[in-house]
Amino acid sequence: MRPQTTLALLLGLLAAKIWAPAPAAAQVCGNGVQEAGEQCDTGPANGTTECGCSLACDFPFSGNPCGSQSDTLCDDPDTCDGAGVCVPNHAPAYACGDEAQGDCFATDYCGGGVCVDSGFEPVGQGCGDESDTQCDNPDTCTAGGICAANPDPICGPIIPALPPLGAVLLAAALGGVTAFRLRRVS
Ligand SMILES: [Ca+2]
Ligand SMILES: [Ca+2]
Ligand SMILES: [Ca+2]
Ligand SMILES: [Ca+2]
Repeated sequence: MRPQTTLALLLGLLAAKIWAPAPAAAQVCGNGVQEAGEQCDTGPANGTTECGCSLACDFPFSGNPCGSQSDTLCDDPDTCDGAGVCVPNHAPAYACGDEAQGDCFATDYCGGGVCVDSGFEPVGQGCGDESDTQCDNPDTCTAGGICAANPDPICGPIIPALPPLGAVLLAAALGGVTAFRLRRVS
């Protein structure tokens, strides 16, 4: 082989060595870089939370239990969302309180996972019996959630009607009564 040929061959090998692409770095779960095939990679934080990135660089399944497992009318057990978040699963605004105790108890609703007390209906608001007669006014709420009956104070006890005077005399005569006194009831 001629010296020029040998030199060209060596230069060619050197150039190939210099410009050849570097071998791809191995993908590593835990290096803090999300790479192909990884749902996530938070480095040292992998596997340290219930719903966050796992040691396998993926997220726990949606529905996996996490956080508070309290199960009440206003709050269901917490679950992972499959994307790294623990969801509190608070209930919608259900009616949840003591409103069944009476018309004057304002309806309580779930909010933020608890039952929020709405207190009482305003004083004077209608409740109970709405009938309005000579001796009874419509019921209304008073302080403390009490439904007041509101009877009319100027309406006295009801006096039964007297029988006609003629009927009294006839009854007395038929009964053989010879003397009687009539008393008028005032
Ligand atoms: Ca990685
Ligand atoms: Ca919850
Ligand atoms: Ca209440
Ligand atoms: Ca009444």
